[in-house]
Amino acid sequence: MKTALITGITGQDGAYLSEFLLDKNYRVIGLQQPSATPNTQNIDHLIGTDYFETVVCDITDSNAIFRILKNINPDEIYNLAGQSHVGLSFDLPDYTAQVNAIGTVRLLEAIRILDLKNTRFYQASTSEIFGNADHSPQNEDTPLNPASPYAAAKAYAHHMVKIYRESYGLHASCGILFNHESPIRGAEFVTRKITKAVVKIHKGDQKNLALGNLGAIRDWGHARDYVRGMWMMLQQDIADDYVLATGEQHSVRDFVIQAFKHVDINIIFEDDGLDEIGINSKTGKKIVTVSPEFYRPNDVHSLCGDATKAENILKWKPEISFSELIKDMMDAEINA
Ligand code: NAP
Ligand code: G4F
Repeated sequence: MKTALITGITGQDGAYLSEFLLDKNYRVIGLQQPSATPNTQNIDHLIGTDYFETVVCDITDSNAIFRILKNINPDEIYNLAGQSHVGLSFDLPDYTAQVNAIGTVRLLEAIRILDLKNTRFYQASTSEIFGNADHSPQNEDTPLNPASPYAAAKAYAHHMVKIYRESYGLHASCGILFNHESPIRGAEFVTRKITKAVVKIHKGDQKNLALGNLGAIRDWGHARDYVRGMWMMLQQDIADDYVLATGEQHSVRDFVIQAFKHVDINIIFEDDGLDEIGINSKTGKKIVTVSPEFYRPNDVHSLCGDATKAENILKWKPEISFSELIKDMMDAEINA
């Protein structure tokens, strides 16, 4: 039986990856941030089941990381722990670097110094490292051009994984993942914020939804498809970096329109910039507004991934479409 260690076990990807690996008969050990009131809602259904356990460890604590890696000597490490909110990273650049950049180095150093020769390492890299790229779609050769403290920290980690692979022969791969969402996506990310608000507005529990940059364009896939790709990367004889993406783009505005359609509300957008509003075409009520509060000091306006390398080498392809993703998120929200 193989043992996988997952950092960031309580997050969206940690939960889906755990389910995926348990199905493949792995023993899964998850690192969980210390907290007086642990945030385990995404993994509550796994706690207490066979071959699944959690260990308290903060990714900023080198000693704890060394002790745990020495004890477990895992076959695979998936480093998903992250201060993952891009907007928040502008307020917390130091902490974001400690977790997203140096946290990765702590794990790489532990593997190297403890001489864990059979351990394979996956790094949660991100499309944000491309920033506002000169060309589209972006692939593994696109120059890095980070536009936020989050992206700069992830770019540093991305480079360090390559450096450890080339300098010390570590089996270490980066998954350059474009946005992926699900019913358990954190409520502070735009897709989940929208699906939650749409259901509340439909029920009359909320008047309107205030958003930031409605024109931002993303390549949105489903997290279930993306965790499968993470595992596929670590099954390769040679470690490498891979883009995982759908190659399809939608604006935040489009996501709003599609989500409202699920509750039979047709929304029409008028005006632009901070004055833009979304109106319920039947009632004439203003249900979407724009607030400067949700704008970032700098935003990535458009991202689109080219996953040809993953398709050719890993035989990975996303199986869940954009409309199925929205349906999954909306159905879960309606049933919640
Ligand atoms: P998420 O839901 O925000 O999960 C992040 C996880 O990291 C949570 O379990 C969180 O713990 C943990 N964490 C945060 N700070 C930590 C610390 N100091 N020590 C230990 N654990 C810590 O993010 P996700 O969507 O699952 O994404 C997983 C990883 O992929 C992240 O690194 C993210 O940056 C990256 N990524 C995500 C996407 C995407 O679209 N989802 C795309 C590309 C890359 P708590 O639950 O206790 O906060
Ligand atoms: O949902 P978001 O916060 O995701 P973002 O910034 O693209 O980052 C996510 O994907 C990255 C991969 O590309 C990951 F690395 C990262 O960890 C995270 O998972 O925002 C998406 C877009 C942005 O352009 C943002 O400015 O939506 C825009 N937006 C408009 N109104 C908003 C809002 N974003 C948020 N969070 N909240 C709003 O009200």
